[in-house]
Amino acid sequence: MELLVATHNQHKKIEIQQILGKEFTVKSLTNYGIYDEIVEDGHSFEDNALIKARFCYEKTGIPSLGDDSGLVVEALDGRPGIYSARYAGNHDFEKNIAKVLLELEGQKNRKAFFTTVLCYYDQNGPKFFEGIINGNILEENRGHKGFGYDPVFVPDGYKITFAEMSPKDKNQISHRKRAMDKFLEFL
Ligand code: ITT
Repeated sequence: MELLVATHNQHKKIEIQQILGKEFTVKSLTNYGIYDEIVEDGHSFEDNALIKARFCYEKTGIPSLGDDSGLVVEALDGRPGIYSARYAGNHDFEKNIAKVLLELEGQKNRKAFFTTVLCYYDQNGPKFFEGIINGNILEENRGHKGFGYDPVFVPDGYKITFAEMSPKDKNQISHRKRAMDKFLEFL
């Protein structure tokens, strides 16, 4: 089955392909030559996942999947949350991490979670699937794999960050995997 994922983020696309395996061919907006900037002006992960999936479905007529995800830090009242991609600099992972670490300086409560909300949009309208993984934020970066906030996030039950894990290991436990499992069950 071919699946159109409403994303310009190649890291997400690759993770989704790895999670789904060979039975699926994952295509992103880039593969379809769609370079429009999708304005994510929603107030929740659900809103933004819907905006992406609906845009893509209306543009192509192909059933589409939107992934809106982010890091939610307890001591920061849930920030960066829906602003995770552009917290300090637009898709500048280093600057975004630096801002979170600065805001957490001296803070003992390092609890956080990653969340993914998937919106699947076809002729029947939208369906939503959510996945969460709890963990803690380190005081400095560790590891070079993954993307985004992976170098500072240690999932509960582990001693290494997402950026120190193999992609295979991350993709077995991640927020994205948990949301994708619910989506697959629905399919
Ligand atoms: P699209 O909107 O084109 O899909 P995006 O990167 O802008 O790509 P989001 O708006 O959903 O996507 O923002 C997600 C941000 O949250 C992402 O840029 C990372 O900073 C962070 N993030 C999401 N999933 C992550 C993961 O698995 N590991 C680390 N950081 C992640």
